[in-house]
Amino acid sequence: MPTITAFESSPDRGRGLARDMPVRWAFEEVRQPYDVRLVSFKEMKETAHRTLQPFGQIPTYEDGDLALFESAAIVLHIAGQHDGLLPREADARARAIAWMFAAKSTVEPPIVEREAAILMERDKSWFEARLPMLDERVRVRLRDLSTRLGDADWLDGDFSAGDLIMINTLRRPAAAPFLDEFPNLRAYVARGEARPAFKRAFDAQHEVFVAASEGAAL
Ligand code: GTB
Repeated sequence: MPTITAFESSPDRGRGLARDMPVRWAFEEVRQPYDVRLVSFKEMKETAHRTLQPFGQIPTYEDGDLALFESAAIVLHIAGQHDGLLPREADARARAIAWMFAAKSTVEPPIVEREAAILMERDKSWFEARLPMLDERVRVRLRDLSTRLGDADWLDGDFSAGDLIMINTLRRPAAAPFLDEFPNLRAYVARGEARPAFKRAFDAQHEVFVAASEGAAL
């Protein structure tokens, strides 16, 4: 059974925003059982964990001789091993993988940059002047994504790993204020969150947060 790592106590307070969420979701979509090893912030920075994840982060993936890091690479690996997350037809499969890359390298960077500014630069003199620029960069990407999605349910045919990664990207809090401007993207995210596999993954990570909170309260 594959084993992944996740936060022992997630800073997202169980909202399914940490990067174990897409991996859990992928496992649930393909009905692959998995184990979770919970790690503390301290453990994540130790050599044993860095052997698995050079940057001292979660998630990691271990199965037999294979150890992987990077949530999207793990999702791609899971999708390659099972039916259900990537089309069998070669061209459609390549397009679904391209959407995974689009999420990670085209849509996510401006969202993460906005998130970082809000978290770390609020007290800087330039923050108020810079924020509209950061907003616009997110808006430009979401507008183009919204135009491409149109009134389709998913980005390219059936639900795929491309949608899974894109929806995780759009769930980041720094993207949330813009979803009202793009109702088809809001509905797209809601469709993803309504999938039974998403709900099982969400509940599993939420359970970890609840258990950690109860433990802390004792
Ligand atoms: N590119 C890597 C991947 O996709 O696997 C990024 C992994 C990553 O960022 N991991 C984060 C981590 O381990 C946890 S998820 N951070 C600890 C560290 O770097 O020291 C990032 C995350 C955490 C919390 C929220 N949140 O609260 O909203 C969102 C995202």
